Amino acid sequence: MGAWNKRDDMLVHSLEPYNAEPAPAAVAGQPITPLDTFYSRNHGAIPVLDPATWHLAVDGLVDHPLQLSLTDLRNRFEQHTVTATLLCAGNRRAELMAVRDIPGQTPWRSAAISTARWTGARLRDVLDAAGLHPDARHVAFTAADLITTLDPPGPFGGSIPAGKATAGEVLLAWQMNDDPLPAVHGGPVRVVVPGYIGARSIKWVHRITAQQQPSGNHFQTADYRLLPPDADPGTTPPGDGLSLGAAALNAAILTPADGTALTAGTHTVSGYAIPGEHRRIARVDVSADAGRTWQQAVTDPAPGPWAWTLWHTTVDLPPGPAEIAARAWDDAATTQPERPEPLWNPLGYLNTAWSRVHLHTHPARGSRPAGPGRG
Ligand SMILES: Nc1nc2c(c(=O)[nH]1)N[C@H]1C(S)=C(S)[C@@H](COP(=O)(O)O)O[C@H]1N2
Ligand SMILES: [Mo]
Repeated sequence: MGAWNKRDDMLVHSLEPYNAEPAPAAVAGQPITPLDTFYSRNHGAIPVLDPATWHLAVDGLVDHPLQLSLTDLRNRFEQHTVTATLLCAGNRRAELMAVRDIPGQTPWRSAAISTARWTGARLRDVLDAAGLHPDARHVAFTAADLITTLDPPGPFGGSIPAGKATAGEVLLAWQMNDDPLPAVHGGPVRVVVPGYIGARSIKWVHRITAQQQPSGNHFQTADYRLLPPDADPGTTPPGDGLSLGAAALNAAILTPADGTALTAGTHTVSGYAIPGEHRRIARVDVSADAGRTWQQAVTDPAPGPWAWTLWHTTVDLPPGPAEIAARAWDDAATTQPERPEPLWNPLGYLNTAWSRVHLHTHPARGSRPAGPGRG
């Protein structure tokens, strides 16, 4: 067992703050990711909060500001469960870093993404109880962690548009896969914003503020933004670039792992696909020859409208080097860009290029070499 009750085979990018993604084979083929396998992304030390003293303030542009304990939240609001995939905006950044370095950022591979059954109260119900003003345009969240890399140090935070906050799928969750929400995932209570980048699913939330403007928190104004390629993140003023919210169409190969040596023959290729917000995965294509020809993968039904689609297929690999590629299409016939180069951005977000793994296959033991027979 590794740190924070995670599997030993997690790829731990850093222990403090704890940033880890599962081994690709550990997430593959499982619609719901077990707690010991779920990726975790943290900007500061993980606060271990006492559920008995935890309180949530709801304030700002509301008629009746609220102060709720965990018991209030559980007793006063109907309980809902949503199966949702959480994905880091930096997922697959390592491939962007191979194009051009991105200093100071975590080199996530393809598994900064996982799916859980989240249970809690609807944010909409809590905002209704507080009497959300119709002129509130954003709902901001403040967390209980302290990010010491900020100057001055402060908490993590962010916001979502009021329309999303009241859409019904957004939860204040206290359970994950039917267990109490673990501290590393934001316990006792976190926000879960299905369809948005993970950074908007604020962990250890203790304040919700309805307001006219997006959150002024660093992670809304200066981080988690798509900057133009020529911007210098060190000097870019807050508010520049595109603020990231809704997730984008993406897919990645999980097995076989990149760099694996295999015996020539038939092999299963598997992975995940994730649609942009309000879209569906229509098809996943796999190529065994670096994108010259394609075959359709089998897609499993998504475990819920806010969750990934798992897919698999078999490919025949002759002896020698092989490059497998995968790309998804959504129900608006949008597909992924072929290469990461045109997607490169200074903070390394939203790499949605075709997923590729490079393999080497050797002839099956005892098989005859191809070509003219000997003897
Ligand atoms: N308070 C707080 N919330 C946070 C973060 C954080 O560092 N502090 N990280 C965010 C980011 S960038 C992601 S991708 C998800 C990761 O959630 P997980 O650790 O449960 O996988 O939490 C988000 N919520
Ligand atoms: Mo993230």
